[in-house]
Amino acid sequence: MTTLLSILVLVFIFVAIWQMVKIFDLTQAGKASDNNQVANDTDNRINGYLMIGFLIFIYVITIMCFVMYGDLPLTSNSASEHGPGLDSLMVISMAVIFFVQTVTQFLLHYFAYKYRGEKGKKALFYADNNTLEAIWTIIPVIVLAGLIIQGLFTWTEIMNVDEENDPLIVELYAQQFNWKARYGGADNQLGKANVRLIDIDRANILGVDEADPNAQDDVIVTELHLPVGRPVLFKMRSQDVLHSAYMPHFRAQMNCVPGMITQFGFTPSVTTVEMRETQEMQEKVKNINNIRREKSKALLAKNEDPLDPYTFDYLLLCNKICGTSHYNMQMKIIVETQEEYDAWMKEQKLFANSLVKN
Ligand SMILES: [Cu+2]
Repeated sequence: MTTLLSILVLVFIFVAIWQMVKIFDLTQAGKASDNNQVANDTDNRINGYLMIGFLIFIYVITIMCFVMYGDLPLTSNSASEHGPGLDSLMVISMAVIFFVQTVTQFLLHYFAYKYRGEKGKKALFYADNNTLEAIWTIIPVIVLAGLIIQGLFTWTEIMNVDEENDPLIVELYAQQFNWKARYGGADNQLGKANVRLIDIDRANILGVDEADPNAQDDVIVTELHLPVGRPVLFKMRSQDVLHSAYMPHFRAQMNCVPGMITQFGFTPSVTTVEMRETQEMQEKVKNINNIRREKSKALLAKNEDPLDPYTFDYLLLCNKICGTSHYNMQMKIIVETQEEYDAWMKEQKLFANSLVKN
């Protein structure tokens, strides 16, 4: 990487010097009898062909990206109820962008080639054409309005969490560089909390108000468990800087802002076990493990420990560059049946019992 960057810097320095020499040359243009700085027909033809060459180049690159990386974007296999709506919005937007880009790039480069300079050729002065103006104004207006309206509907549907559906309330607590989750306990009500109440000596790491009756049965965990099919309403807090709670498989993301509570709700629709069994996921995991196996061979050759095989798990990631260990700020999410969730919850320590007595 460093070598590549050094080479790039050298190339740019070379280009800069070359350009400066050229500018100097141009300032001398009037003095020389044979001025080779004015483009002739051959120069224009070469530039025209280069335009077509560049058009082919971007088309080839696009097709290669489709073939090599087309399966990487998350556009199917979502694990939340609102997921498919968001995915279809994404796919439609990308299809429109792809279509427009393919057509406009063709027009741009082809016209640059077709109307290249030629001796004796004169440009036609063309003031305006109302029909053309109308066409290229009305079509984008209709397409953009359609995208925006679909987007607004999808957004309102996702963001309006119906509290009457009795959503499970979970606090996501972000700090450099880890996540904690807090459940409201049997009453599903979170106790009040404030970073000013953090008391490390008593192991009150989230600053939960010890005097609040609602806080006594709160449960603080480092692995997020969610029952499948039940709406969840996340309340996000941050202890230090801006973080962003990103749960890609559930198509969910919300900033965690110090000093305020933000929220995001969704209903998980696929358990971890079910997701592991989908064909798409099995192929992805197989792919990752093939790469790991190859890397392990290299590691073993150097007498180092091989990599563990990968098994799929949902993740909560931080999606704001929040500091040096940002890349590793994550928490495992397990979506399971209500019974499994209840059994897990029963084993967790209540907040009141987790405090260090002094
Ligand atoms: Cu972060």
